[in-house]
Amino acid sequence: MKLDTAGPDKADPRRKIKLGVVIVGSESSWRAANTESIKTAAEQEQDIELFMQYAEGSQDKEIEMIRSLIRQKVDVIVFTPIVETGWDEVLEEARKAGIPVILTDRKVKVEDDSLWTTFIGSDFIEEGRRAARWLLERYANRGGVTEIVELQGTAGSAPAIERRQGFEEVLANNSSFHVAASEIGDFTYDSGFQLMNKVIKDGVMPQVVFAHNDDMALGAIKAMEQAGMKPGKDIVVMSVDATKLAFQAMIAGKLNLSVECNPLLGPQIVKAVKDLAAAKEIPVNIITSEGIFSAETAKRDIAMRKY
Ligand code: GYE
Repeated sequence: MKLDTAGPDKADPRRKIKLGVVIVGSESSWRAANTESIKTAAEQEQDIELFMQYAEGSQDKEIEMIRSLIRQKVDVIVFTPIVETGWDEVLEEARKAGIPVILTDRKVKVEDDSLWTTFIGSDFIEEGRRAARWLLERYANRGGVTEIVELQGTAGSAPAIERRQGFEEVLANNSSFHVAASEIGDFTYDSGFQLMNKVIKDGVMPQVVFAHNDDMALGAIKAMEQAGMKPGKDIVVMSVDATKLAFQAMIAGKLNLSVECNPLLGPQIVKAVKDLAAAKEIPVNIITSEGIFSAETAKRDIAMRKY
């Protein structure tokens, strides 16, 4: 989609691009790094005027904020949908107002995919697969059945749905791995702590815990330690994001693996916004390339971590 550049105001070359950004919440250290990256990248640009809004983890607030950005007649809207569904109406309103929408970090499921212009973020299915492949490589021959506890992120969110999908897809045909419990949290440290306490109370004794992000894994580690377990040693702990906090936990021997999910999307977002404003075609998907980090190399790799 191209920006509507008609009208005397919009034709003025000195006119700044009005950029509306809706930040989904502040649930994790990943989110803090992501918010900072977007803010810094946009504020550095002379020709961008930034309208940043904070939805505090509420879809209703996100919708309200998108509507307010439409009323303020911004040129481009960038937002992270907390969950996948429920966006058709408000995206239709943005389209009617001629405002292109860039999705970042999380995806939507809508009837009509032309309601959004581009998606900038990670391949969550692949992240789930990477965690499972690492597990398969190391534990396929340990004998017996490996019991796994999965701690999921926010219900209905793209990263929770897709990380689970990728993880289960790789383990599907291997009867020596069994998901004993899959609990739903919200990507916060507290939910990781509470869910793991519940699992322990329920009497489930896993060999592996797969948390959908680092914060949940760190909360789960705390719960395991309080119950006298040795996470990272008696129990393999894996998560996603690869934040500095995860590296510290890997160096301390409490976390075994973190699959990278890069939050530093600000520069790519700003580039896409400027390209749109210059009426250039932009790709439908801009996917960040990522790796995995394990406890064995954490000490060496922490020096390179920026978040
Ligand atoms: O992994 C988690 C955050 O949507 C990719 O949300 C993001 C996820 C990230 O709260 O830490």
